[in-house]
Amino acid sequence: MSPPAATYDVAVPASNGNGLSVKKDLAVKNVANGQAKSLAELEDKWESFTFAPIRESQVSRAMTRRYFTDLDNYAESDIVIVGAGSCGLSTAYMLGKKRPDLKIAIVEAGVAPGGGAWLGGQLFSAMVMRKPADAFLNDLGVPYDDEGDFVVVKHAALFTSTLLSRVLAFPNIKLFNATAVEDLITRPAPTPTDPHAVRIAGVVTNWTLVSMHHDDQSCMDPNTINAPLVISTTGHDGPFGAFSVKRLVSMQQIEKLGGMRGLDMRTAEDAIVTKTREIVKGLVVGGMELSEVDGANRMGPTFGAMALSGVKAAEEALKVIDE
Ligand code: 48N
Repeated sequence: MSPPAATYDVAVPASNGNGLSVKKDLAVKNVANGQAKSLAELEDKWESFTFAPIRESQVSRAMTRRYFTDLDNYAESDIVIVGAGSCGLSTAYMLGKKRPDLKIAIVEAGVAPGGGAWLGGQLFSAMVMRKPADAFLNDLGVPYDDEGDFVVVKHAALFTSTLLSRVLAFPNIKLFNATAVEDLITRPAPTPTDPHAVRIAGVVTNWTLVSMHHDDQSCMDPNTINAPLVISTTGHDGPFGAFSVKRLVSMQQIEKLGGMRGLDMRTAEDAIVTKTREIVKGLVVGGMELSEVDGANRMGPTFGAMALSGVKAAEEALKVIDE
């Protein structure tokens, strides 16, 4: 039983003869007890400032209670989005807006979500998006410079942080960051042409730091999230990238990867958006992960395809989720 929160009865500084008003006196007393409803109330009262009381266990319980309630709640999700890069977050934003009834878990290997969308290209900060991706920015409320056939957001972090804040504000979406998808949950779904076909039915997860040390630590079993639909947007092949499509190959659900091709901005973006789709039953793939399946070109430092692939991935998901 945690002790009652103490309130500190600090002596209010003696008036310095200028006749501290009772109001100011009360305000100082409030601030001295960690009570202030506006920043203005804190101004010029630092000599008596203190935070409201706390015990360490209260902080620990505030965090763990919520996290493990979420873990329990989202153990059965309607949709899991793997990868919180610009495509995954755009997908989540569209689903969060359209379907507040769906329980959506986002699993992101990095501590910091956002993937490659915190900078433009080569660590430059501005982010370029070709039209009509400005429609997505308008919907989000992100300002940009209009350059004719394309627009420029003054800092990529303005786009990503705005998108992230909108996604995290949806009550039906939970972000599990620093958590890697280590495998896919499958169920037999034989077809006339493939008796070994499966449908995807969720994801297998582990703390990313654990995933990185399976080779040098004893067995550290994973956790799971059941979901009838997974949307994988894990980016092009890299240390963690292209996860789900590489797993589909190793599970012999697709024959081989097409492999991302060289940079060709004009073909790459159209291909990624128009071909965002359900690759196998229960798995929609979007963003640069898709380039690894279809052998699409890469587009380099232009991000409109990531946003609109997310818009399409959400549409593709809603076509199948109610089946
Ligand atoms: O930003 P990415 O890598 O992927 P996308 O598709 O959202 O955006 C791609 C975009 O940033 C580009 O690559 C740009 C347009 N450049 C193109 C080019 O030509 O170079 O985000 C993927 C996210 C990352 O945050 C990863 O940490 C995460 O997915 N991730 C995973 N999360 C959980 N489990 C995994 N197994 C996993 N693998 C990757």
